[in-house]
Amino acid sequence: MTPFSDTVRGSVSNGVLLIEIDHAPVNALSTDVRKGLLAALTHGETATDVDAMVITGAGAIFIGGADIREFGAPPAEPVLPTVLAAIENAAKPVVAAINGAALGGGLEVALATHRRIAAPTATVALPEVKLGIVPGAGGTQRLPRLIGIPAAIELIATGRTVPAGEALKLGIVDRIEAGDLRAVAITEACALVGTDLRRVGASAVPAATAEAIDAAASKALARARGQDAPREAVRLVRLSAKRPFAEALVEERQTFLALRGSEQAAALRHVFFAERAAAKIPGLEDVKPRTVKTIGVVGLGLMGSGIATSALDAGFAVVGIEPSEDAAAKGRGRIEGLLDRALQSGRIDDVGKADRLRRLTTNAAFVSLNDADLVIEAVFDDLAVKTELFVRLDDIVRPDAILATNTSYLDPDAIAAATSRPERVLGLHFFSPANVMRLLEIVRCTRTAPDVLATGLAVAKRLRKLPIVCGVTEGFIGNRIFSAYRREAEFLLEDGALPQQIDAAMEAYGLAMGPFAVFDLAGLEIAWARRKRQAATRDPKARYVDIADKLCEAGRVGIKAGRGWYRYRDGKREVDPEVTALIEQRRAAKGFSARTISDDEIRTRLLAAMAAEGSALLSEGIAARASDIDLVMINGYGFPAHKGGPMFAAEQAKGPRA
Ligand code: T1G
Repeated sequence: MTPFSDTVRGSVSNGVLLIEIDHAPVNALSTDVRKGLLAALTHGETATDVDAMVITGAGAIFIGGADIREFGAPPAEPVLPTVLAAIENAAKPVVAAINGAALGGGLEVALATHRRIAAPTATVALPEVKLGIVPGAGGTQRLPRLIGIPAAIELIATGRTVPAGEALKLGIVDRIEAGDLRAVAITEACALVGTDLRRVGASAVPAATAEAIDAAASKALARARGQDAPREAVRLVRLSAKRPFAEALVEERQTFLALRGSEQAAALRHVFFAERAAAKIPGLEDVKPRTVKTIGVVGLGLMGSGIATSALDAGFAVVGIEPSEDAAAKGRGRIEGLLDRALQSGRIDDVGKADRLRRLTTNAAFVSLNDADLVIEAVFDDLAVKTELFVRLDDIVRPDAILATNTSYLDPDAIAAATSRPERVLGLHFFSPANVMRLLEIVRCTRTAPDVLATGLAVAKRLRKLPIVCGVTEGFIGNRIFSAYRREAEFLLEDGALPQQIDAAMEAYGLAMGPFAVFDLAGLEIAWARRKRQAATRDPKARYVDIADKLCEAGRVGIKAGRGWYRYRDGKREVDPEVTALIEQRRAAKGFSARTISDDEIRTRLLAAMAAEGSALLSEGIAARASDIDLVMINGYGFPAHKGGPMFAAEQAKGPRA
């Protein structure tokens, strides 16, 4: 094959130049790839033995998009729009053989070609908004020309990944080829020689009603709270019907470059690479995980049934255990309910549901766990209950089986110590609903063996969870930071702020819900029980706010009681003057005189409290990386990803480094 650069090479067969991008791991459009593509196109256009060209990717991916690692520097020539103009305006046919994921700039490459053929396993997406940017090489102008403005708005403003079948239906790809994709692409390219090539940029945007466009825009932006990129994406796609193609391309490029340098984009890039780093645990590089085919779940309540469903979704056999057959049947009913919901939403079909239920066993016979590879407990969060259970499981399961606790606050070391093989114990802290929430805190106990930890990570990957490894401390990473957040929020009450002001300030910052609304949703009694447990050992000199205790003593434990920090009528949250009066009364009782507190002070203090606790977790070695802490707060506690997480935000607040 002829090299056109270090990462692009080509070969001619039947008069067709097959251009292959080979830039591991994801064929990202680095400067060298762009140079190679342009060189190949230029060669193809002038070579006498070339009548047409095919572009494809080496390996399982077509093109993973622009090289995100290059975003820290100004784009180097040739920029992608230059390469795509060369493709689209080529005199000779250029066909895209989409052998795998075509993402961002990768799909933009395909959209610039004259015909797109995809493998059945291929996927396409313009996920740029997930990086705080918009497509920068024609995606917002070419895609609506192929599929119409409403559909393009949905895909670009959400960044949703589309499987090959749907891409064909939408008209993004022209054909799906399950056989020899390259050979078929070459044949198709030959067939296009001498024909009127379809240049997407030159085609008209299909008509759409203003209602349909507005509906698509408001639906796509409904979940874009405070994010600039989705809004800009909608504006640019709308522009495709108003401005000539070349003019709109310039507007798109300027918007792309402006967003690329934005704080939100920097934050989302931080999150992107943080997710890739999270599963890399020093010392585990060469450790082989144990094989896990069957997962036992003890306790099929809200958490247990979610965990069981997540395991079934990932293809595991599941043995669900409860102390009685009646409870086991109820647990099975909960799991079936979750599967029915997935069926209704179209996430699974009848075959998928039947397959999952076939792999599910539920009963009260603990001995059924004797062949499980991993057993996860999700019983009542009480140390005695969990320890007794682990002692029992220790006798039942195979010596090489792994025991995991889903505790949120208890000490997994204490639970492990009660067993004969503490090295096979770890924490797997799921978040509710466990079949939906991506986050999984993997708690490395003092005696957890390396291959047990490696197995936890491997199982997390199969469950499509985002694993964050942490050490043992009360509340692990997430709940410990959340406790610091709660503490500071309550200090702000004594100092002069009110719950509704604090919540509004944090919702304006980008959180889906402010702290007090979250406390009411989760229920105030859990933290109350913990405060009561800690009362005997609490430092008497430490500042302690007792307002929440007073609320609980009055039965105001949150939404489930119809009142907590707020009162709830017809599902609506309302400020309750009784709570305001209680706060004022507690301030007076403790000699606090309320002062005016700005929203900025609220945000600064709450973010600083989270970052300070994060720094403590790092210095104690509980968390391995600041970015892990950011991922926990983003994926488990609603911290806005476009702010990068509390640790990243704290770094940004320090301003540019010298
Ligand atoms: N640039 C640079 N590195 C990338 C990359 C990219 N686009 N995509 C992945 N990597 C690295 C990643 O950091 C990791 O590195 C390794 O590849 C494997 O990734 C002009 C401007 C393609 C579906 O948003 O969604 O195009 O940790 O662990 O699970 O309009 O990666 O091994 O050192 O994720 O198999 C748009 C991002 C860019 C796609 C593969 N593209 N990538 O998933 O592997 S913006 C994206 C992904 C753009 C244009 C605009 C996934 C994947 P390391 P991985 P995976």
